[in-house]
Amino acid sequence: MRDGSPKTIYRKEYTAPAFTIADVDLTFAIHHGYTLVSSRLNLHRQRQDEAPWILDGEDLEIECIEIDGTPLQKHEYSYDGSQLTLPQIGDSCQLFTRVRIFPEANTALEGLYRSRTIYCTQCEAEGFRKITFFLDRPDVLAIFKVTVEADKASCPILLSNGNAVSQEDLSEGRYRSVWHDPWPKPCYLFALVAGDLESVSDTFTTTSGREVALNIFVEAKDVNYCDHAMDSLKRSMQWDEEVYGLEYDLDLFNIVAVDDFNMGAMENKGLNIFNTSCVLASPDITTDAGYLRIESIVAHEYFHNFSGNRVTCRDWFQLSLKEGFTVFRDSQFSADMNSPGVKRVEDVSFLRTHQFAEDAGPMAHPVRPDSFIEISNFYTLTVYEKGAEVVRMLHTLLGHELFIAGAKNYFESHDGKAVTCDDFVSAMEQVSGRDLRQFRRWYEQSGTPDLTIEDHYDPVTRLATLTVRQSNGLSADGSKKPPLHLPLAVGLVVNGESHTFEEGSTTRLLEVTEPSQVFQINNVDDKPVVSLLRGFSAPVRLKSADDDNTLAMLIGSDTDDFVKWDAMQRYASRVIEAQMRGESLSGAFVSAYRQVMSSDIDDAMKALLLMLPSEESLADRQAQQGYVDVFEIRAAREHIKKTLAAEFSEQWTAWYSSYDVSETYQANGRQIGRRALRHLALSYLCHAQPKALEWAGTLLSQADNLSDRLAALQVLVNTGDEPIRSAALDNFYEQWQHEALIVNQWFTLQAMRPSADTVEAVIQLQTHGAFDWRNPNKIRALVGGFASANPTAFHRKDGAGYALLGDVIARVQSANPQIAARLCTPLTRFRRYSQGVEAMQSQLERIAGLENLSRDVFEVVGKALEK
Ligand code: B3K
Ligand code: ZN
Repeated sequence: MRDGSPKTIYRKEYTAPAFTIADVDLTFAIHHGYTLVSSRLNLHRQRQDEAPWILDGEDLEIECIEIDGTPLQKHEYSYDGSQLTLPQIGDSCQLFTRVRIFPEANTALEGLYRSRTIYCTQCEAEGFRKITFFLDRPDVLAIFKVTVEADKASCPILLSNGNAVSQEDLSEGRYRSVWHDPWPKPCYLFALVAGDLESVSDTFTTTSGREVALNIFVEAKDVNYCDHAMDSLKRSMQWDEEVYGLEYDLDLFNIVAVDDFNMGAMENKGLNIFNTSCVLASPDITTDAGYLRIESIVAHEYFHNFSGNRVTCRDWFQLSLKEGFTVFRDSQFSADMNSPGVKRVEDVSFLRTHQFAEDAGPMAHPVRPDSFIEISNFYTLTVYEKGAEVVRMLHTLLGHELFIAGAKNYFESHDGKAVTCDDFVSAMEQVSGRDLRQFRRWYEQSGTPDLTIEDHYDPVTRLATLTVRQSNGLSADGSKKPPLHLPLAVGLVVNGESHTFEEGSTTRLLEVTEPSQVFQINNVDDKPVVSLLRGFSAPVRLKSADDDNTLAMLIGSDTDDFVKWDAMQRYASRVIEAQMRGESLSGAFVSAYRQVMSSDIDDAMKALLLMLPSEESLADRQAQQGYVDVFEIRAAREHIKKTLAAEFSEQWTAWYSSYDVSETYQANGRQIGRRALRHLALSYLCHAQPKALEWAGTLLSQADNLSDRLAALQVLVNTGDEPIRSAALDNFYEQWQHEALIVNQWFTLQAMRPSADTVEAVIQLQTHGAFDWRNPNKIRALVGGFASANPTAFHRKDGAGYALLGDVIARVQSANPQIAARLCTPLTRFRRYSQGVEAMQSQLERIAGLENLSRDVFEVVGKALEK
């Protein structure tokens, strides 16, 4: 273990900083192989206790330390490689330090590092301490002035936060650029970029007439791939003005794309840094889903300018304050830009498959965690996606107008401050006059609530009754977790028609607050089919009597996109589970499926409805009943797929032929929907139509966009025999090897081929010339794709899949702890499987015993083994 015995940090132990740093003056002298960082800080004591003057700083090579202009001798301070303790000084002082750091050798991609030819930074959450001495915590806000000096030929572009103040040439071909950010910010929002970059520029005029210069900086080869991100940025700026009344606050907004990045993007003030995979777009390098993802990530980072930057977090336990709220904001934005129904179904599907599994596994934690060892491990689906659902519930409970008023109240009252999730809820309480004390439990309790609903109809009184029970599992002390306050949106379908409630609408919002509660609905003409949890109004597991008739009725007649889709997923899951028990496919399901096929809903939604539940979501259902058997799931799902392929082969063929989008590629809703349906048809046809492989070959060679090409290539790889598969893969690589982002997709496609020998293929691909152990995108594409999206190969019965993952984690963990810790996830869920438990456990034990184990991996593996 590298860090000694790692310490657990507790939320309840929060104390305000003993002193503040009002302003910072940094100078970076970038040289080949090392960078000198000089820093001048004005420190002021703000608590009159004897707290020592301690600053964070990790693995810094100290060149000099001065206090108020006087150099300190070595014996006057102490530095243990993570904290610098200064001698007792008066109530304030100016501290000057100069340290030497080594960006070229930084493989953790945290702090200042080099990605290909570009120097860049990633400071959230605690990376700034790898750059210079500071109070590296989000509640210390300072004004930053930054000077960057570098060789002009190799680094003609030098950027930092805020506005450019001056630039000048220096001797020996060097160059200097000075930046000033007028907004106080915590150091996790600091950024610096230096490199040979080209830019695409535009402007945005804010509602009050401020002209903002917008630039996207990329390597020269990528300048043609910036238009979509630029459009998305302008739409985000406009939307935040229109919906939240928030107007951008600097004259400049820069985005930089780098290839080596641990996550998607980072919202540094005025200088967002993006993973190339989340910003570059063109029909050749980006899928339909990729276009939508880029739009939402650009928006997400932009929206952080207010939800995160202007109002930030008091401590890292409050992470969801900025992340949950910002995910909610970007999902509202994407819904407004595209189809709200499709967006909602996709978000819910993702949450239920992945966040629910996290909540049921060893890393389960509340939206606002109580403790952590390494905060990087808490950038989780719970903090982000469940956090966004919690904000969405506030929006549902308060209604749009009051919610926006609450958000305005929050931004105004806390501008320039570091606050808590409680402050957010209080801002909502203040404008609405509502008591949200019980609602706050959503931030405190981990786990997914179960909501069991029974309905009853009395034809004499024409009364429909819903009995709602919630159960939230047990606390650590064995007591029942208390009930949550949640919005339950319901509708009734009566004789195939939507029922109109007395208040005039077709959806009624019930507020559930008790462990058991009865709701009555008057004046219902006939026995209704109840449409529950419309819009997925709360992140719960819904348990209701989902008999086939009810589900068929909801699929055919309900007006709510989520409920319709959910009913179809439940029905299909039941059918697949029946297949596992040896029962044959029910005719009623085939009729329901046929009805969807011939209905007039839009193509994108139709494709979602007709897609069978994923193996992962079937596994989640199985885990609720007992143990997961990935082989049984796959066999049953494939069988049903084949049956539906044969049953509807004419319809699939008709769609495949007629949904050929002949006009020029555009990532608009209509084309995306058509392609989704066409690709779905092709994936069914390979089970029923002898010509499907030939069609896939034609599609691959004639397509004008990556979505079509990948859909075709996947069919050839997954269903073609060896010569077909290899030829298709080799040709594809030959054609696209110059595009790193496409090569990532090429790796993933091979990693996801559902076949036992994929294990050997993945091992082999690790030695491919295009694979790069330093590049997180490559590791995620190949190893992440294999371990988290190819269940039957990963769980191969001889344990070779687990060993592969164990080897990769052992190899990566000390170089890049964040990436390694994420890769551990599939192994940490070992307890839910019917087979392979010991083999997975022994890989975890092996990892736990590694030398130099990082805190990140130590925490994840330790939690998995202890439960
Ligand atoms: N705030 C960053 C995530 C930082 C992750 C640090 N390990 C991106 C985002 O959520 O917008
Ligand atoms: Zn974020």
